[in-house]
Amino acid sequence: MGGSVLARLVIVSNRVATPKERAAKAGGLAVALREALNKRGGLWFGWSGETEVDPPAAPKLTKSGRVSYALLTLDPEEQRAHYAGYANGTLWPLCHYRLGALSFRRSDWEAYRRVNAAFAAALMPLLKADDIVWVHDYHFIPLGTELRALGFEGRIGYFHHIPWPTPEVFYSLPSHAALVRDLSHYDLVGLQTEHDVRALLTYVSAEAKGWIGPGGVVGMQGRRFRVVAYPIGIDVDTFARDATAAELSEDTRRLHASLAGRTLAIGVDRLDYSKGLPNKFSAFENLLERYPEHRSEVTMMQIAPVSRGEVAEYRALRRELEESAGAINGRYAEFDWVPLRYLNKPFPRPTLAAIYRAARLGLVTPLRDGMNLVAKEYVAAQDPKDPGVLVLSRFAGAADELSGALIVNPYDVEGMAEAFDLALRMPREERIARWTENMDKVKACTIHDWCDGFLADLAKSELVASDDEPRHVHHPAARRRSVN
Ligand code: GDG
Repeated sequence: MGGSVLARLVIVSNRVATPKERAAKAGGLAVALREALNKRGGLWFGWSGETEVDPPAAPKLTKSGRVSYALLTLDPEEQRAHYAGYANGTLWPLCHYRLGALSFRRSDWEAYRRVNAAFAAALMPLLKADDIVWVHDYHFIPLGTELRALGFEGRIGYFHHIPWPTPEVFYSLPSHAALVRDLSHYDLVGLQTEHDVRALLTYVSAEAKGWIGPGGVVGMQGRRFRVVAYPIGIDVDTFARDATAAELSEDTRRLHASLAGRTLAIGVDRLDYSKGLPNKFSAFENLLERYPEHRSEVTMMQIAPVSRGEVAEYRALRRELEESAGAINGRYAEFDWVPLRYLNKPFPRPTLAAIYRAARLGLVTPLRDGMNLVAKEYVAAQDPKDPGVLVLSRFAGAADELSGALIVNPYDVEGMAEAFDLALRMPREERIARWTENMDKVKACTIHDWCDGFLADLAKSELVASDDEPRHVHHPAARRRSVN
């Protein structure tokens, strides 16, 4: 496009997918963001993945094609308190409705703010007045506030990849008011689902005494911003192509040889307590117990790459799952069949695509999930003439769209086992009908639509932030008393 008028894009995320990361390893999100940066020319800014006592205040700069990278190194104790402490010890459990796992320390909260201030100070000298800044995820909620304090007046958007909790849950966070005030410094706040938008807007009107206008416009404490749902998607075409190509791959040959004609059920989740893995294992055990006809006939494979091993809850979960997998296999394995294959390492994306396609069941049963891309990848990878069945938790954001899935409550282990049984017996015609319904939804909102949709709305947002109340505003009738 000659003489492009697109403003430069600046993406901020905790981890940055630098060009060194091979395409097969980079996730769909990383690929889409890189594409958006390439299109407009841009800067990707984030943590270097390294720590150092007395780190330099300025980021390390590199460039590849039209994209520059700026990576900041952090002090080890600051990084721990920011990442393992407040981001993953407080915000992650809070947003996943796991109040029992929530720990809050003022020192972590203060470090979280200091690290955000340090990131803003390092980014500010690199910004031009008409840049569009897109901040990703809960590690950086205060970044907009800090950039505004340093005088940046351009457009800043924020996308929250994980669920936004309902007010009663959100009130458990001692710093709830400050976090929502932080959101109000963005021009556009993107959430995964309408449910998340309602949760945040209810809080804004009830607790922050804001007003809500048409199109998700919010006025609050002297500022105006928009809150809109942008359900994230996947790169459908690439995934479907990889999965089709995989039919003839060596991976697929080895997989089928190892299954010896048995049916495969697949789960792919980071080893995270939000993903409901213990309940999924119990449901599979319950299936084998109550439906003996599936014994020796079905093999479940759970790929669960280790994640956040530095946080205590994650180490405890790993031990629990090892014990559970051992118990299931000890009880049901035969000399020629192991019911549960439990793998803690990651696989290249084409291998994942091959495994999804070979699996008659896709088991996606998180206790709570912002969207869950695995559900969409599983759908995209199926053979249209003989597709598998997606079993999906009602608490995944994807359940709003994928109405062709068998929707389950992951707390109901017996109910899940019944759904697994139903899926295993489902006739081809019904599988095709359900898959077609799901595939239409997956195609209707790809990762590219998501990226373009958010950026187009951010570019359109008004630059004058004032909370003058427009006509036709919505004031929910029930206002609650202020709670701290
Ligand atoms: C957060 C939110 C939201 C997994 N194992 C391997 C592998 N993966 C890839 C999957 C998928 C991605 O990782 C996981 O995405 P999810 O969406 O399932 O979950 P989170 O990591 O928790 O992501 C979530 C998402 O952000 C996007 O907004 O949907 O709700 O929690 O793409 O395929 N990739 C490879 N090897 C593996 O072993 N290559």
